[in-house]
Amino acid sequence: MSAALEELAKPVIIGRSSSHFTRITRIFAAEMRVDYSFRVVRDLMSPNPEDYGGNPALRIPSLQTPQGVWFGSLNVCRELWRRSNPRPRVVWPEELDKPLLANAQELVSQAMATEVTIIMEKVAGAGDSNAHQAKLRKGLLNMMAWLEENTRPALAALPPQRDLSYLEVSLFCLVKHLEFREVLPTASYAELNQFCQQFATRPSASETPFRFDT
Ligand SMILES: N[C@@H](CCC(=O)N[C@@H](CS)C(=O)NCC(=O)O)C(=O)O
Repeated sequence: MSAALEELAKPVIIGRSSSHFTRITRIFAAEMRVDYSFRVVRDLMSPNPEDYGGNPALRIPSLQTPQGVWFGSLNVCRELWRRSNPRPRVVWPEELDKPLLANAQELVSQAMATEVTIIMEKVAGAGDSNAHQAKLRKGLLNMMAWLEENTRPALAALPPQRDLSYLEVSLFCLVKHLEFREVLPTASYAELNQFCQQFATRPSASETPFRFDT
């Protein structure tokens, strides 16, 4: 295949370097050793689905492939895994069959979504002093306290023979993003910080730091 054709066949991650959901997919791409191009969505207030790879929800990330577009981080990660060779042993959310593990995934995903709402309300000029913001912050603090308490036993309950889990990648992106966007001070979460320090030694994590695209 010519270099130009190879470039065209590469999947394209559509997202932002400052987005935690996008970082999940970039960490997966690195772990799966799948080469990709990156298309930055410059304006997250755009009402045009085409700017988000066609996602009608107007959200990032998406993955554009010659076969079609995948919307959302979990779909994108699964497709990157399908493209990997050899395929690493990944633990997916549906395999988390104990309340501790399933709830950990639910709270990580919800905390990420809550963070998005907090940030977007701020961007939209809603400020941070309304009753909904107060409830969002309370929920986020509750979720982080739960995760601080339960992360160690949850990680210990994951199948030991795994190469990666969606839970660990999303937890890492959540904690680092709270710090990056200064949504919450994270220094007091000793267990979560210890997990992040360990996870950060993976090249996939150190190669994908959060930054604002210019
Ligand atoms: N369910 C989606 C959620 C993605 C999401 O909320 N992405 C944020 C950026 S990190 C976004 O697009 N925000 C734009 C908005 O809230 O309008 C996923 O798992 O990828």
